[in-house]
Amino acid sequence: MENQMDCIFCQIVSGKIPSDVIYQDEEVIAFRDINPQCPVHILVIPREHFTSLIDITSHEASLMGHMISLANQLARDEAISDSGYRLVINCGKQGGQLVPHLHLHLLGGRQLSGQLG
Ligand code: DGP
Repeated sequence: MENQMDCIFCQIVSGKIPSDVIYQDEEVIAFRDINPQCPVHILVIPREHFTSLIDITSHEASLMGHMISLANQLARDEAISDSGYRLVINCGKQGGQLVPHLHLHLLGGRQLSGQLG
């Protein structure tokens, strides 16, 4: 899938929209959320445009594994791996997804509620 001109996160990938990037490689980019819900709130996204989680198949198993292992490494780097953290992927309108480019939230640095919805 081609990157999309009107997608905010594709524009972050291309550098057209500035962001606080903390990691990038040929597959993914990680940056701080513009509206942090926790002391640590980082988004991990694929460079390639996938509109949401529903577009992910077994072909993307390696990409998804990479995103999760990167989030774990960032949790260690941000010193929240021992205290605990949460990884979230919102999917679609009722799933709470606002930006239609697949992204993984890394949240931590405070006590999170046990509620999931
Ligand atoms: P979601 O509800 O899962 O689609 O979360 C989208 C997140 O993206 C939300 O926490 C705010 C963040 N966000 C939206 N626009 C920007 C932006 O331009 N820059 C950054 N860094 N984050 C953004």
